[in-house]
Order: sequence, then structure tokens, then C-alpha cells
Amino acid sequence: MSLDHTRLAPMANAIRALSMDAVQAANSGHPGMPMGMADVATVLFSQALKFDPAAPKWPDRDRFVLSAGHGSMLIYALLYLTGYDAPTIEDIRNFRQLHSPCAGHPENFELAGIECTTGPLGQGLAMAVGMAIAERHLNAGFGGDLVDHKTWVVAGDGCLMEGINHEAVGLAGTLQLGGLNVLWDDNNITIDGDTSLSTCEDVLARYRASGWHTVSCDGHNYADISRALAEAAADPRPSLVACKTVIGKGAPNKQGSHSVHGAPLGADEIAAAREFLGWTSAPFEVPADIMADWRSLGAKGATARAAWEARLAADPQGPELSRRMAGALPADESATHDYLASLVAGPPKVATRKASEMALEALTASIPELVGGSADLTGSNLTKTKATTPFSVADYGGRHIHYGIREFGMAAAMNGMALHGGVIPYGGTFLVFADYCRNAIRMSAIQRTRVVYVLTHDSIGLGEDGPTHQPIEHVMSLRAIPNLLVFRPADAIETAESWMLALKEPNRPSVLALSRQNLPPVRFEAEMKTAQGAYRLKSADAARQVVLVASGSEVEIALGSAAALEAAGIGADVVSMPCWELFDEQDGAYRAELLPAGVLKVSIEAGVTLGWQKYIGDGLAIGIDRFGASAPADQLYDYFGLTADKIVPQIKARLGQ
Ligand SMILES: Cc1ncc(C[n+]2csc(CCOP(=O)(O)OP(=O)(O)O)c2C)c(N)n1
Ligand SMILES: [Mg+2]
Repeated sequence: MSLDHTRLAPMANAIRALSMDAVQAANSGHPGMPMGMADVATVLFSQALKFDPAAPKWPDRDRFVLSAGHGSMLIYALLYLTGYDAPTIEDIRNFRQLHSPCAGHPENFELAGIECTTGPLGQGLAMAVGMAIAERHLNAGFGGDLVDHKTWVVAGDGCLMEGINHEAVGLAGTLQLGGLNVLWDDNNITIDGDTSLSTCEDVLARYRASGWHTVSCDGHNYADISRALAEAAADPRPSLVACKTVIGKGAPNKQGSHSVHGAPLGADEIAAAREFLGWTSAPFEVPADIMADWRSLGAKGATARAAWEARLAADPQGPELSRRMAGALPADESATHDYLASLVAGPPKVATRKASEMALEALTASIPELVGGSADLTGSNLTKTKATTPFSVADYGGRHIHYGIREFGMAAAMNGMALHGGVIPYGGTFLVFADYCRNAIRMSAIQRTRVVYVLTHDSIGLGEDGPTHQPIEHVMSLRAIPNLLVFRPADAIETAESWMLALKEPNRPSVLALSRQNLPPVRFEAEMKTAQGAYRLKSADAARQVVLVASGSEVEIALGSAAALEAAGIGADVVSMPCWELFDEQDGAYRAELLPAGVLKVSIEAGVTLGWQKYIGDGLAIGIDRFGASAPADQLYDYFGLTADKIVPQIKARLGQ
């Protein structure tokens, strides 16, 4: 489409009108950002973006990420105007209402045209880095005929100010992700007022210092925007395009002020804006000629998509790319089953982080879409295998990403990779630093992404590094996140099963909480008992008076305690519970049979006891409700009362014996 102002300006005004009317109807929302970026978005969609509304998930489409998610009406308007099946104008009328796919912030699971859920500022841009990583990786494996697309981001001052931006920009610059282009809504306004209230940063200089290309433009001048986008697209480095804009552009009395950031314009100002923009249509109506321009623009994408489909059909690698993009695992699972059989033949005494590495050796060798990494703790998290060579500018085909000390950036990038499709990301750090990336873990769960978090050094069992490094509340607090599987396996077989289960979850992220210290085998057969979340590891010999429930490294302690109880004539079951969430999904009969009423139930876990009551009722919760200490692990277990010697007398006392 030409840069004819007389055509583009009305198209951009359609975005403005829909945005201000939808926010007004909802009596809540953010008109300023979509109105300010309407011109940039119109040029992007008409000049640069590769998309096809008729096939929203077409694998080689450009990815468009609205990192400034509060400006959600921008993307709803664009999807509607360019002709996606959804949202409909009815959906837009119901912006922010229950069951409208036009939620307050864009949700990837609500609308096919939305690549990722945004709203927590900074994470959209950081997810886009992951999308660009996935694109380069698949390009290296499948070639430019099948994989060659860009990632475009609209980000605000907030996205650039957040700490995660430093991590994302550092990673993207180092990896020279030239397909990544960030359009910065450089409007000098945030909620509190002028950006000078809180920042004096030379943003472009920071990006350049991180290996980025930067360019500026007048965000309301179509030719200038087009020039900047073309420059960004051509540069081999990731690009930041500073688009100088006026927030709320088109609202004559309010534009340029923070008052248009997040509140309806009001009837008077909307009337004034209609006058100012020359927009005479009723709310939610777009004049036929303007609509026709938008729809013809949307229809153009079919050509590139059809050409790609023809290339895919002709390419011998086409079926493999399609398999990966569909998220289907390879049919042949013999490598993992062979590995499990080897564990049964010779159960090793290893740390579960080591058991994870052993499982990953088998998994990464047979599942090529697994792309691992670590936030600079590769040798501790044990996430790198023989099959996963480093991912670098020199080799985008590599499958181990050195994320650097960027836990939040890593987690968000993994979300972007999973959302891009074609790869299954996993990455490691210490469990205690899950808090550094917690909101991205939460976003994995909200967005239903298959991301596996390898979180090692999962308790006081890490020993001498002391309380700053010893997770106490972390496993429990991760269990509090909906739609997240938290595995804390007890030995090598449970670890392998946890990995297999995590990878078979297309719509759920998983955490693997893994020990630093060696753990003896507790299971000697491989019948996938982890799938039930919890199972009886040992049945009482004497008449059952107690059920001990434990996870991870404390299963060994539960077994020791049970042996001591049995020696005293007290029958004790031991239940290993590697995954609460899977156990909660079992039927009531199974759960009641495992944790029967009327029997003393005792939980043993080296972390906070808050939460165990739902399984043990008024039973005994053995745990650690304070911060840890710096000492060798054995001494800590004794000091914190996590030994059979210290647990058994408490149980006897509760039983009155
Ligand atoms: C992590 C996070 N912190 C705070 C917020 C709340 N919030 C939403 S928009 C915004 C200001 C963003 O400013 P800017 O990106 O410049 O957007 P503009 O006002 O220009 O539309 C804030 C603080 C959020 N959404 N996410
Ligand atoms: Mg701003």
C-alpha cells in the first residue's frame, strides 16, 4: 500500500475511534496508547508485517507482540479491521466484559491473532526475544524457505523501564537477533506524569551499548515511520525504533497528558475528538471505504502464505517442521524407555539434579525440539547434554542457551519460545531464585505454555551456601500458582518420570525441584507412579497407625522413620508425593485410600509446613518454618529436626505411646 496520507490517516483514525468508543462503553481501559500509536501501527501493518488473517497461526508469519498490553484496544482494533474471524465488532462492544475475548489485557488463549498475553510490563518484549530465538533456531534447522520471519514489538516507556528490559536487551544484543524490531511508543508519559519524574536515561545509548541498532522517527509522519521500519528491518542487529508520539493523539484537549493513559475520555472529549479527526460515524461503525482499505490490506497476506505452503509441501523436511509446530512429540519413545529400564537394572544413588541430567541425555538425544539452557548455572543445574551444543551467533542450530545471569529474562524468553512453537524450552537456575522469575512462571501458567523449569538446590540440603540460597517457602509458593505442575522427585526413577510427564503436557508448564545432594533409590520399578502425583511406596507391616507423606529428599527420611516405627510395633505407610497437582486430579477413592481418614498423617518436607494440612488434617507437619543456616547438609538436617531420630518420638507422642 502506498504511503498516501489521505488513505492511511482515516485508517489510523478507525483505530482511534474504536479505541476511544470501546473504553468509553466499558467505562474503563486505556485509550491513550492505541490513539498515540495508531499511525505507527497502521504503517507497520500496511508496509512491513507479514500476516494472514485467514490463517492466524500460519507458522512463517511475523510475530506481532503488543508488549504495552494496557493498550489492548490497539490490537483488538487491528485484528477486527484486517479481517480476522475474531474479535467481531460485538466482541469489541463488549470490551472488558465477562466472556468477551477482548479482555482488559490481550490474552493469547482468547484470540488466535494474539501471540502472547501481555500486561505485566516488560515481559512482552522479553517474550519476543524468545520468539526471535526460536525463529533463528528453526531457520538454522529448516532453512530460509520454510522459516524466515520477523518479530515486531510495540513497547511503551514502562516496558523499557522495567528491570527485565535490561536482561532481554542484553540477551538479544548478544545473540544478534536481527529479526527482532521493537517499536517504542516514545511519548514521554507514564501513569504518574512526565517520564522525567522517574528517568533520565538515554535509552537509545543503552540499547546501542548492548549491540542494538537504533533509529528514531516522528510517530505521526507516515513516510518517516516507513523509513524507520525499513531501516530496522534491513539491519542485521536487533532494532529499537523510537517513535516520537503524542499519547492520546486525536483527543484535542487531553492528548499529550497522562490523563489519557488509563481512563475513558468522557462524552465531551469524545465529541471533540470526532470533530478534530473529522470522524462522523456512530460508535463502533467504520465507514465502508475505510473498512475496505483495511480488509484489502488483510487479504494481501494470503499470497505469501500460499507460496510458503507450496514450499512446505515440496520440502522433504516439511512434515518434521509441521510435527514440531503442532507440538507433537516424536512417536518413538524407545530411548526414554530404554533409559528407565537401565535405572531399574541398576538404580543409582545420585542427586536428583544429576538424575535430571541423565534423563535429559536420553530425552535430548531423541527429541530434537528440546532447547535447554541455564541462567549461568549450567554446571550446577546440569541442563546441558551431549546433544545440546551452545546456541550462539555462530551456530543458531545449537540447543543450549547461555542466558547469562538473567533468570527473569530467561523465563520470559522461554515463554516466547514455547509460544512461537517448534521448540520445547527448558532452563535452569537455583530454586531459591525462582522468585526472580516468578511472574514469568506465572505467565507460563496463564498462557498455558509447555516450559520446563529445572530448579535445583531445592532445600537446606544444599548446605554451606546458607539461608540466602536455601529455599524454604519456594516449593509451596510455586504450588500456589494455578495450572503449574510442581514436581519434587525422590530419586532417579521419579525424576525420569517427572521429565516424561512434564514433556507430555502441551498446555501446562512444569517445575522440577531437584536436590543438590545425593539421594538413594526408593523405587525399583518403573511403572509411572509419578503420574498419580502420589502413591504408596511402603505399606505398613504392623497394624497401620500412621501414614507418612513426603516429597523429594525427605522420602528417604520418611522410610527411615517408618522402619523405626515398625520396630516399635507401630505400622506405618509411606506415601511418596512428587506432585501435588497430579494427585489432586486423581479420583476421590484413590486419594481416600492413600490418605485414609482416622489415621494419623504426618507430612515431612524440608520447607514451610503451610499447606500440608489439606492432606494431613490435624496431623503432624514436619518442616522448616524459618530461614535456614550455613552448615554441611547433614548437620542442618539434624539441627532442623529432619531425621528419623527426631521425628519418631513426636509421632509416638501423638499416638500416646
Ligand atoms: C510490571 C507492571 N508494573 C506496573 C504496571 C501498571 N502500569 C500499567 S501501564 C503503566 C504505565 C506505563 O507507561 P507507558 O508504558 O509509558 O504507557 P503509556 O502511559 O505511554 O501508555 C503502569 C505503571 C504493569 N502493568 N506492569
Ligand atoms: Mg509512555
